[in-house]
This record gives sequence, structure tokens and C-alpha cells, in this order.
Amino acid sequence: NKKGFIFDLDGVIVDTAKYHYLAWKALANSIGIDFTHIQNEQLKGVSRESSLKKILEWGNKTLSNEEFLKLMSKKNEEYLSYISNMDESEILPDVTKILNYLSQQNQPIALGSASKNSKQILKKVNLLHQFNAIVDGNDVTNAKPDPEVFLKAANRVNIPVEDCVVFEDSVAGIQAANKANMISIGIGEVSVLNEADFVFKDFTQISSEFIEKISKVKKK
Ligand code: G16
Ligand code: MG
Repeated sequence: NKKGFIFDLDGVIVDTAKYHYLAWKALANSIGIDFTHIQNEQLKGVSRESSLKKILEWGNKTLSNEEFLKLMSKKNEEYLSYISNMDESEILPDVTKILNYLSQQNQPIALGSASKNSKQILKKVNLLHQFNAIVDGNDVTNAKPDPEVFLKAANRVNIPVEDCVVFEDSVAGIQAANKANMISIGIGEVSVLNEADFVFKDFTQISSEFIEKISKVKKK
């Protein structure tokens, strides 16, 4: 059966959260706001704009629109400097294996990410060619948990939503997949991703038998 396999980027294919952390921390500290790993966790899957809004809220700070835009681009510049050093070694365990398996089976593969830098990142880790469609922060107006990013991805690979499977590491992303009426597979901790249809610690825990099994079922 043809299915649409949709992958989130950060936390699923690569761990760019550590670079977001460094860039947001430097930025927050430069305007006198503390920034912790716990706060960084809360920005997973959240758009750049909403992330800065949250940081300003945490620090009880208001900025002019002009300053806000300046800080967003400053953060992105630093983030991109980390991205520029990425290579294939940063692909998370068994991601390449599952992508190869799916493409051997002729299954459509799409990216559904909140990032506006997704193409650059995929290029750096040499995975861009594996994707039949890329839908990211440049293509959507409504961020996860809104299902827009996944609905667009399904549309781009021409697969009905109930035949799509989403791999996500964020709560907002799982909610978006569920709202889109797609099978949601959480990558991470069950305690966090309890709304997902299935949860695995990482792709080393996902067998080809499991992929075959979900290729035969539809979202209920
Ligand atoms: C990723 C990260 C978020 C980040 C967002 C926007 O989402 O998880 O922390 O804020 O992208 O990234 P950028 O600043 O590159 O546009 P995802 O959906 O790939 O997990
Ligand atoms: Mg993510």
C-alpha cells in the first residue's frame, strides 16, 4: 500500500535543538534575560517568531517591532553559523536506514518542519535527495499544533491524509498530526508524547515489520 511518510526535522532527523539553544541563549543574555535548557525544551517545534515572543515574556520585556525583527535575524545568523558546520555524522541513529528502506519500497517521503532553514540543513547532512516534498516554515501561515504543515505535505506527495504517517518529537507536532487525521508516531519519551498513536525512543527501535504493519492500516 502506498503511504505518505512525513518527517519532522529537528529532533527527528537531526538534533538541531542544541544549536537553537546556543543561539537563543546568547541572544537572551545579550538583552539581560536568562535562558535555560528547560526553556529551550519548550521551544521545540515552535516557530522562530513565537520562540522570541516567549523569551521576551519570560524576561518580562517588550520591544519595538523593529528591534524584534533585528533580534530574530541576529538569532538566525548565529544559528546558521552552527548549521554551516553540520555534516552527515549529525543524522540521528537509523534515520538513513529508514529513509533508504522507504525509498526502496517506493513510498513517498515528505518533510513537515516548522523551520525556515530546513533545506539548508538537509543539504548539509546530505539528505535533501531523499525527500519527494519539503514543506517547512516558509510554506505555512499556521504553526503546529495547527495541521497545515502536514496537510500541505500530504497534498504535495498526493496521498490522502488517512494514509499518511507522521514522525514527530514535539507535543505540538503530534497534536498537529492527529488533527490532520494522520497516524502519529512519537520519537522520544512516552510520558511526554502520550497523545501519539505509537511512541519509540528513536529509529533504532522501529523495525521494517512495524513499517509494513502500519502501511496496511488507516488512522481510526
Ligand atoms: C524547528 C525547531 C524549533 C524552531 C523551529 C523554527 O522545528 O524545533 O525549535 O524554533 O524549527 O526554526 P528556524 O528558526 O530554523 O525557522 P521542527 O518543526 O523541525 O522540529
Ligand atoms: Mg521537532
